[in-house]
Amino acid sequence: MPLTIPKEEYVNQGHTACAGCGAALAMRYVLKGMGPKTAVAIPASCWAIIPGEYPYTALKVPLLYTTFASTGAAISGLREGLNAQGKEDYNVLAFAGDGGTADIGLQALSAAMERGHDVLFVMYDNEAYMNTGIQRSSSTPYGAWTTTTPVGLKRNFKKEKKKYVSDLMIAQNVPYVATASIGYPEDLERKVAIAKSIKGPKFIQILSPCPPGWYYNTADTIKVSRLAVESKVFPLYEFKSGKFTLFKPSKTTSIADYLSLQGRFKHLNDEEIKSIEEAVEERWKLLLKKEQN
Ligand SMILES: Cc1ncc(C[n+]2csc(CCOP(=O)(O)OP(=O)(O)O)c2C)c(N)n1
Ligand SMILES: [Mg+2]
Repeated sequence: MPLTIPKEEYVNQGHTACAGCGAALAMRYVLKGMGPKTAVAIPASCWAIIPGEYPYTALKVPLLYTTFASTGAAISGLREGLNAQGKEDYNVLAFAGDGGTADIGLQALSAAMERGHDVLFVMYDNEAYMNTGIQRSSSTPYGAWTTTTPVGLKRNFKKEKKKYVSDLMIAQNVPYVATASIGYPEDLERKVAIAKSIKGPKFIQILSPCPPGWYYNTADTIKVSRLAVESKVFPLYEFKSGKFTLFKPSKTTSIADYLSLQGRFKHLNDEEIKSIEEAVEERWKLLLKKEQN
């Protein structure tokens, strides 16, 4: 596959992300694809901290911090304000965590998509509220330990299934919806390029592994990202002009391999792992059916 990753960098050195932060790579790749004429809105999250303290910023593009719930409204205003100034050539990007997208930001996101603004909303999905100390979100998967789903003697790990915001965006008929992975950067870059070329609302959900929140070695971020896709735990798909396409990895791996690399799943017994395997298989079949429709 030809190298399709732009050389330009828009995330400077000196940012404050943790070692091995998947979300830092996600931003780096997305901005490479979006280019210098991009205004970014970021709600409360790790990424509200990563660029550094005002008046400094590690991002080379304009940045607007928003309240947790209002990212969708903020990018709507940014877009229309730029258009009013004749700056239609600027891209407007939201970069929000799973808490800021699947939970508290969902209403404003849905509204922005419905109004049809020319914006890209990226959800960097580290599957918990990491910045405030690993609390569960609706995007945390079944089985995970978090500080609000502590395992302990009562085995209170997360019992509910992950909410897939990308599926919701398809149900809302957003013109371009994709899931992506930092373990497949060329595919991610291609999806960003498509999103950039479409006038209207776009949504991309990027799985962004988090070493301190998922309890794995900081050197394993790409390995964990790839295993998530190869085990079908985090399927990569695209929805464009009403057509759904599912990426079938050439190499597959067992779900147990993916889970065993991460301390957040270490308490799970064989039966619980089996129930995860069944749920993943069931979802995969549903996605295959979607592709045939
Ligand atoms: C209304 C409101 N409630 C709670 C907070 C505290 N808070 C700041 S960041 C954050 C976690 C955000 O989680 P997520 O969106 O998943 O991003 P991550 O931290 O994982 O990058 C929370 C709860 C806040 N800033 N505003
Ligand atoms: Mg998060």
